[in-house]
Amino acid sequence: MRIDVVTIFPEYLRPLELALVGRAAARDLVDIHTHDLRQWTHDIHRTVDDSPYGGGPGMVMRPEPWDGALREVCERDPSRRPRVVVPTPAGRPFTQSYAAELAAQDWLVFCCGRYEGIDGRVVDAWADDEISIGDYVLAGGEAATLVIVEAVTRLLPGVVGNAESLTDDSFAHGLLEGPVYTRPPVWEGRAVPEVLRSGDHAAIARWRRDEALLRTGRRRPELLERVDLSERDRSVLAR
Ligand code: 6GU
Repeated sequence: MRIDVVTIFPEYLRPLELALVGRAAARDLVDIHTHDLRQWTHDIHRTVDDSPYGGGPGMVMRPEPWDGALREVCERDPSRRPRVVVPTPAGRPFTQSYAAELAAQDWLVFCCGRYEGIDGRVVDAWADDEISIGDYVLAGGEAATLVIVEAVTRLLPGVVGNAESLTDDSFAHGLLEGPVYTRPPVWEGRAVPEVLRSGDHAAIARWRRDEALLRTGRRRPELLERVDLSERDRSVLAR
């Protein structure tokens, strides 16, 4: 997969060089390019913003630098068309299934807005997706782009070594994952649940499902509406 990111803060995307995404890039499993939006300004001040039509606080990103950037970035390979993503708190909610949908694309372009956002005409003309990572307001799209790129990259073939790590994830079954434990067997007077040390794999799988169900019921009950619950699952939740 190729990923381009257009931003006025290219350094903000440096974490993509680290850890899981950085290793995936070093192994050519993902090819990430960041671009400074100011490359596509033509005035001495390299202006990217202006005041909003209709008045109000803050500034809006002007369409011309964005159009210049997107023409150059998106038209570099005329044989394919990228999926153009604009992170915005006004977007479609980002979820694990949305991450999987993006992971199936072979080219993504992220447009990081700052200030009050990007001129609506350039969004209309270019964006395939406007995505929100949650119901709170960030200062710009860069942090959201880091979140989306990490969630997508870990789903690409070969990135996560043990494919079981993906199928066991929170959300893989539509449930929150329960607690996990490692050595020592007793720490500060707290013991690891006995069943996990029993070697009984069926009992362990059942215990994990029960913990996931109970945690989801307590913390995110609305998630249970989308899960196919067995009779046994329902009896666990009724406890
Ligand atoms: Cl995608 N962008 C910004 N600026 N704020 C957000 C967001 C995105 N998602 C939630 N808040």
